[in-house]
Amino acid sequence: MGKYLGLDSSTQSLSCCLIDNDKQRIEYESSINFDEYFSGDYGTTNGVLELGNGTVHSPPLMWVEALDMLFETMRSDGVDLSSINSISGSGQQHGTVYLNNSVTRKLANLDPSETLKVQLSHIFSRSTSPIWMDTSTKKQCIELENKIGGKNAFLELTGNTAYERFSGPQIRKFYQDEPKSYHETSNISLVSSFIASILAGKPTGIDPGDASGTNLMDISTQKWSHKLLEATAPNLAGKLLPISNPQTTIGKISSYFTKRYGFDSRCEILPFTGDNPSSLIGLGLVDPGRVALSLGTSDTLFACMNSPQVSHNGEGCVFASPDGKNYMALICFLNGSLAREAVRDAYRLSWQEFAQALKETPRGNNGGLILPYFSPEITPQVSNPCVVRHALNESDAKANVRAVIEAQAMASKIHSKWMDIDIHSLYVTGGASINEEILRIYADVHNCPVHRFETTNSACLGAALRALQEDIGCDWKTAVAPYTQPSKNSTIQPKTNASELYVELLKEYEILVAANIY
Ligand code: XUL
Repeated sequence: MGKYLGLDSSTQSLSCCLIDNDKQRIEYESSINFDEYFSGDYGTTNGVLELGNGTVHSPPLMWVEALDMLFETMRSDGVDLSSINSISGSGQQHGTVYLNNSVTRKLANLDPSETLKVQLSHIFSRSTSPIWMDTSTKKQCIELENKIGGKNAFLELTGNTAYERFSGPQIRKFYQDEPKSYHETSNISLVSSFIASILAGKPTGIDPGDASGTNLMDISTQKWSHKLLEATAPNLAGKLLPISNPQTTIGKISSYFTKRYGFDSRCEILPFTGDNPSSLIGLGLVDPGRVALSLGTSDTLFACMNSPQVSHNGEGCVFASPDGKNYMALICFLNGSLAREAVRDAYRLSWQEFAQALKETPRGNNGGLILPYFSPEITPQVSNPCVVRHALNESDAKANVRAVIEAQAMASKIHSKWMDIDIHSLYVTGGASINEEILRIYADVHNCPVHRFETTNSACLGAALRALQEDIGCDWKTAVAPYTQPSKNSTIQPKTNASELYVELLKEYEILVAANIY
């Protein structure tokens, strides 16, 4: 029997996907939405705590509690957890978890008659974790780039410019603002390696895919760079485990899970990675060529590459692929579903009415444009929320809905130029990919077909596929092929002549961005 479980600890939820490789199909999917399940227990909205001045954190104990909830849900849904061969997973990228010196002992001695929440509530040296939405570390980014010899030297070493949300600048800020708590920290994990550590019952290393998003890894060796560690904070090397091999198991599942939920004691845990690197596998991007779009809390556009192509203007990132040989180029838009939800809520629309508004409004929106920075934006970098309308009446709900989606689609075209990839089709995933009307706009703006999949959670699927590939030992193409074919009849073709219209609108949009941002 070949069953493999993939988990994804994202900003708003913890999800899973179970694949049955004998039947070559997805057998089960489920999700714990933090706001719904914990209804205010942790004080979060959309899974996060907005603490002011660009500071955005989440409580790691909430992720811990969700793990018990998810396995309880799976069990009560009748999933036979004892049939799972191995587990891998992913987490929202960049977020850091700060652990004190009790963590190793606590993880090794979990009592199956008590919840994880009760037993792990005192392992943190910092009760909240800065996450990828945090934009409060501009000062640290500048300091780090200067210490390494400037922007280009930094880019050369890490593959990325110093980004506010990346883990290194976040760790430096913690050290500068709370030196005592920093010194009481014995281990720093990312969201991905933290969840893997709980499952394996011991602290585990970060994989190269997620380590690429820390501004601490040498992109050419895929090892921690001592120069970067020293520049970031004192004794940092002692607080990080070596970068783990993405294709080598960490060990067997902790007895807490075998005894409490009935997992088989032979079930293996594979290193977890970032949600975007995991999606790369979940969408079948194991060879250069395909370009994917993920419409989630953040929207990301990414592609697989043989070698690390870097973004000199600081618009994009490069991460190692969890396949152990390739790289991924990525651009991240913070105002993804956050902007779609902001407009939906402002005009009190249901998602059905939102889609209807797209259907009823003309392509190009009669020239009506919006800069949809409801929250600070990552691409382009916008430090404060800034919503600008051009030839667009704020009271016209339908036109505002179209303006936001057209803005998002045009931004994905404009800011992907540095990747130097001819986008001749788009493979789409993420919650909003069920909305056909949104995808029509992407097809028209990019003037290419858009393909959809059975699951909208490619990060989870990618995790399950990584577990499968390691267990079976087959090549990546063979592992992913049965699960990553677009759903039948799901392809959306661009409308003839639409691209001409958008060529003009794209120019106007770029002028609007330039006039307001730079
Ligand atoms: C990528 C990024 C986001 C998070 C969302 O760099 O910051 O896509 O990974 O979970």
